[in-house]
Amino acid sequence: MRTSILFSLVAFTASAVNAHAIFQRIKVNGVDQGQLVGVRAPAVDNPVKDVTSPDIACNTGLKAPVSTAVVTVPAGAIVSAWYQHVLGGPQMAGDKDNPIAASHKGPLMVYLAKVDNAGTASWTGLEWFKIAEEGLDITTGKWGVDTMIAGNGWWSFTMPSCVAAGQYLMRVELIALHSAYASGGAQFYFSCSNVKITGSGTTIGNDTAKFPGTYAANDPGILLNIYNGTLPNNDLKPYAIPGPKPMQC
Ligand SMILES: *[C@@H]1O[C@H](CO)[C@@H](O)[C@H](O)[C@H]1NC(C)=O
Ligand SMILES: *[C@@H]1O[C@H](CO)[C@@H](O)[C@H](O)[C@H]1NC(C)=O
Ligand SMILES: [Cu+2]
Repeated sequence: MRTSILFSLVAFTASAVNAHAIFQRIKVNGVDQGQLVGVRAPAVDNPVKDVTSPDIACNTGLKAPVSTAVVTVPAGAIVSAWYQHVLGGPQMAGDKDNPIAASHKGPLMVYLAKVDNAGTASWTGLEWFKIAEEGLDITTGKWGVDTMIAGNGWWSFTMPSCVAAGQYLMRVELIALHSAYASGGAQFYFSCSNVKITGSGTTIGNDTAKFPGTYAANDPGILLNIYNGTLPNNDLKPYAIPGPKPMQC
């Protein structure tokens, strides 16, 4: 156990330096909404690591000007979130850490919080409910992050068909678990975005989260060693994705 942790440290620390990522762009049913349109992304790619910080809601050091655009999303639409190593896409041809270093295994998830005006809403004190998540496939050892990398940074989910029409902040989050064996080692990569959901739905998820508040540093999905030796597959044991379960229609 000790040997494998030490080996993991040596093997992954070098490649993990600044091999981070930023959620920065949205597609709706395949239609690209444009760079940073409706997305409040951080200017630099550093993760948040303190789950008790107010920054865990919608990040910090946002790229100015922060978009006040609101992206229209029909309930039932396929929504795609784009992660890249840095803002604006790969800065260097052949950047092997784009969209994110392959070492950064972990889940992706999406939360919504109802607001009056998504373009200008503050994120303080919001009640969030989860609408989508992808953790670990225990038959293949593939993580949500692997799906995102296979999509060249695009990761897609379905906006629930029953979700109530209206304005929301939409928080897309990736947790990198390569250093999660130490408390405070998990890395949180996320941005909030501004969306207007259309349709005839009337349902709001009833299992809500607060940021900060819901995550704890010692959650089983936040403080864990994902390595079986050098294999980052959680020993093909179920992975407990943090936060509430996604809403059901
Ligand atoms: C975990 O590692 C052991 C020792 O290398 C190996 O025998 C076993 O098959 C691995 N389990 C999984 C699920 O990869
Ligand atoms: C509300 O909670 C109940 C009980 O946990 C659950 O069965 C139901 O699917 C939830 N509704 C939504 C919209 O998520
Ligand atoms: Cu990183």
